[in-house]
Amino acid sequence: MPTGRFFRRQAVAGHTSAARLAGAEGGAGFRHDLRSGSDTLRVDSGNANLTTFGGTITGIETIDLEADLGANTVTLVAQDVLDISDTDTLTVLGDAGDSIDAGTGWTDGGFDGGFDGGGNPIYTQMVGASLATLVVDLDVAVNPDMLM
Ligand SMILES: [Ca+2]
Ligand SMILES: [Ca+2]
Repeated sequence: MPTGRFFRRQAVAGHTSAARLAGAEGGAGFRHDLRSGSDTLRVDSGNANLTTFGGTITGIETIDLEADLGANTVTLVAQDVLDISDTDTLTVLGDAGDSIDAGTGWTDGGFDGGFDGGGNPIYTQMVGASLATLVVDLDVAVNPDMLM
């Protein structure tokens, strides 16, 4: 069960719609598939723990901790990146005070220049035969095991 409130944003024919993924809907058996395209899961309050989320979320390429000005933490492991992202790549946006706990086993994948002025670290990890890629906003604090 997530401790925060989840929102989704999906661009449809040039406009953005938002719908709430309430905690009560996130229990066992809950399934949410945003299908193709680049979609964002926005955390509007509290923290998001994907390791204890009882349902299934797929089709998410970005988790946004930036929308809430308060401090937010996202907790996940490499398997979660493979599970929720159609591209096996997940970008975490955030600002000062936000943090990520992504567990252990990550390898330095260099830097990404695509947002927030560039210099955002990339982490990779093999899970079986699949490569999980995590791109973390430079503003977001990472857990000690991720410091390269
Ligand atoms: Ca925040
Ligand atoms: Ca940022």
